[in-house]
Amino acid sequence: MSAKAFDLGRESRGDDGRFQRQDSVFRDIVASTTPGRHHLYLSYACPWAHRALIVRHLKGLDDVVGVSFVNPYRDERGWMFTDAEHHDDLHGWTLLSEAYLATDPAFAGRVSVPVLWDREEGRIVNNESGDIVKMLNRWGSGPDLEPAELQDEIDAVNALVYENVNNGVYRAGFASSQEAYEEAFTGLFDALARLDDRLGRQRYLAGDVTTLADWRLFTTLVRFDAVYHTHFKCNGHRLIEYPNLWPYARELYQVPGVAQTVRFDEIKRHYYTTHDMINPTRIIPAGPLDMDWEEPHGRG
Ligand SMILES: N[C@@H](CCC(=O)N[C@@H](CS)C(=O)NCC(=O)O)C(=O)O
Repeated sequence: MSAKAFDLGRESRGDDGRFQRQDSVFRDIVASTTPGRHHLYLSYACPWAHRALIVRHLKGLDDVVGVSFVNPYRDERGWMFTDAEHHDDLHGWTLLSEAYLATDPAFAGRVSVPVLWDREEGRIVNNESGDIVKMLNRWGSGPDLEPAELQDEIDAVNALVYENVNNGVYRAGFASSQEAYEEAFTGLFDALARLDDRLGRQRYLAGDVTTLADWRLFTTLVRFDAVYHTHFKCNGHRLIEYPNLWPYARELYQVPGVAQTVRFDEIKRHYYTTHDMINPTRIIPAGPLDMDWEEPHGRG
């Protein structure tokens, strides 16, 4: 493996030190699927990919939509298939970039997960997690995670959560100026305070039932104390200090099948070894030792 770890490229950062996320480029929406037609390329480490893995399970699609995982370590070659656990059974690819180049031979952007692949057409359908979870919700069975009557509420909370929390931790962690970091830090902890307050008044983000909004927040919360608090300097508070957010996060973690999607080993390995500029020693912190995700949540 290359000695030079891949870090964020120049295109990801503006002159003002602010992190700029690249827009996803493949955005087709498919109304339905047939068993075996669509396949997901994911990383257990990535919060955006994690959303798709959770929704796939909750909607009963584990036997309908296949999945392959990339290795949590990423260098300048991008995401890789390296061993039996991180393997592409469909094509035997060694690099995820092969999926991008098979779809668009001129593709020159960032090779990101999640990827939704169409096996019949041999191309990427979509590489935007927000679109992918909506499709999985429509394709699968069980409770609708985006009921029409809650759509406005879901959209409003998603906007707050995306900007300040999901992407906010990255804006703090990848800031290269003090001002950009502090702006992200303030936005993040203001939003977490508002969300904690909301969850003291209602069970879930959009009301009485879990929706996509909850799962979109969950994948950031589950990484918070293990990674973002330390690695991304989001050290205003720990998740475990919040009276509502912490039990709420445990409640979601304890939904059957969700714990199996959370791989703290891969999460920590990815962040602490891949971002050379932030953690050049690549030492993976041993903690936290004080979090019990199985502790009864007491909500309800
Ligand atoms: N907008 C995308 C973002 C996905 C994303 O940023 N994924 C990260 C991993 S957490 C990635 O693959 N980054 C690769 C790179 O930037 O080179 C989504 O939500 O699907």
